[in-house]
Amino acid sequence: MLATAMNPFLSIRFIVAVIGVAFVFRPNPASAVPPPAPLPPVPSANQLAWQENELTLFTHFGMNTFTGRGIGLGTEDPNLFYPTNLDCRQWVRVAKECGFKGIILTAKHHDGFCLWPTATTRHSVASSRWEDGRGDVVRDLTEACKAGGIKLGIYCSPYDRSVTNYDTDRPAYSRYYRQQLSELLSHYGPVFEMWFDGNKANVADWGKVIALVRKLQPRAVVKQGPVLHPVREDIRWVGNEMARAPLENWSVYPAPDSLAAGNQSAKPIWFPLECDTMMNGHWFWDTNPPRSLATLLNYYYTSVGRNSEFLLNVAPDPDGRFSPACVERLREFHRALQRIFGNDYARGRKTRASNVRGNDPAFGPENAVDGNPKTYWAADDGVTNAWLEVDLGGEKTFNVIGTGEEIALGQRVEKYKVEAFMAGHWEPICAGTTIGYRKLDRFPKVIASRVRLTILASRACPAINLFGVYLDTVSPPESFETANALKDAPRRARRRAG
Ligand code: FUL
Repeated sequence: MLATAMNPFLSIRFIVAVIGVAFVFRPNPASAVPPPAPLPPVPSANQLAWQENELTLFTHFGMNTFTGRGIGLGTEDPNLFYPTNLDCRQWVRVAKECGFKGIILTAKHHDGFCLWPTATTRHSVASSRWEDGRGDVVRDLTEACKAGGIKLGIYCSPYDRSVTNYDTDRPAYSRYYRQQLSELLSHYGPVFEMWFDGNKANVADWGKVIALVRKLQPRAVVKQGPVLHPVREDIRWVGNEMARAPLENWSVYPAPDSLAAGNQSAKPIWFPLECDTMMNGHWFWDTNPPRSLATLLNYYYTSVGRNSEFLLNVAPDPDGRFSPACVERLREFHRALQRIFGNDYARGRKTRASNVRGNDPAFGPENAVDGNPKTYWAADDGVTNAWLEVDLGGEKTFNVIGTGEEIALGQRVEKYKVEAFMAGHWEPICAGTTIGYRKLDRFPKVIASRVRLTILASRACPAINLFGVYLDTVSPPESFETANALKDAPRRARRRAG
């Protein structure tokens, strides 16, 4: 947010964030002590709502669906685009049934073919025989989302192989691109996420591109495309296409430890990670079978379970529908998540803690096991080492621990460990550095009647809204082995965002 002082637009965002924070922290009249002060940077209201989505579907659909290419040429005959049974309502129904909160559509991919009847080019659905040139996929999906109660996101590729001036007249291309964005962001409905891609992005006037999104869709979060500084976007790409966030994952950017290491160049911003991957191994439709349930669950653990959002691509087939095999896999995935996380052995159980803020029950440890993400256990100011214990009410078998921070107060925890009381001793079962919105730790099954979370280091007093204890009998046993459960993200992210 270095540009805040110069850019009135970012100042408005700052004010909105402050209002959002004030709303979240309205004092609890029953509480005798004030809540912990937010530790900057904190998420904006849009970023907070986005993080709570947890699961979003990605749909790559377009010319490539019919040609089998991953990246189209830009010279394809528009008539090739001919879905025989386009059914955006089916996409939405499946998304909703399976717990996904939004769908992001490739309104334009790198081939430049537009799925809406744009005034900017003839390379669009309007030139195709599909619905006699009167079709509009963006409109159909917008209406389906509205009817189905799912949020709509838009991907409009900055890279465009259909225009001849793409590299030769960058300012002209930038105007063309902004015109396309104006159409997409003003002719349809609310957009919750504007998804930019970094691949060969033409970055002329990128500041104007972002400003346009802010103006037309102030409630949208913007996913980073080309990596430019200062950062103006809200969401960061994970750096791989395997839905694997790093084990240590700060939504604070640059990460606090990198600041300590001398990277003082930028004021930290809230910049959470999004993890994208595909159901079938390609972004557009292909005949590969969907990924296994075990793989999808592993993606969930390494994305949502590592303080990120999971963006799963399900590509419609040339008919314009999700295939039965994909639908079935999504349903299995949903059922598995319900089975694993629908039963929390800690929920509503007796708790105690080494420190409770002001000894006030409004910040008591029971708030971490009440199933309500709005309440949290907090310690006194200055207390950055504290424990919380749960009595499970008898011996329980479990292999997953879930923790969560009240991220509206900023991301605080730097180091923690979890122990279980077994055979008269506290035994370590898992440990980590960051927690953030959600952390899921897997380990081989243990049987215990009490579990203890110890915060070992924190940037400020901890504020924990979740301490959950689960048994996953769906994932294969090997995914609980340390080498797999703690597999980190590749160290070097690709330079472009994608
Ligand atoms: C990448 C693109 O090049 C791929 O085609 C795909 O759209 C993916 C989500 O982002 O950068």
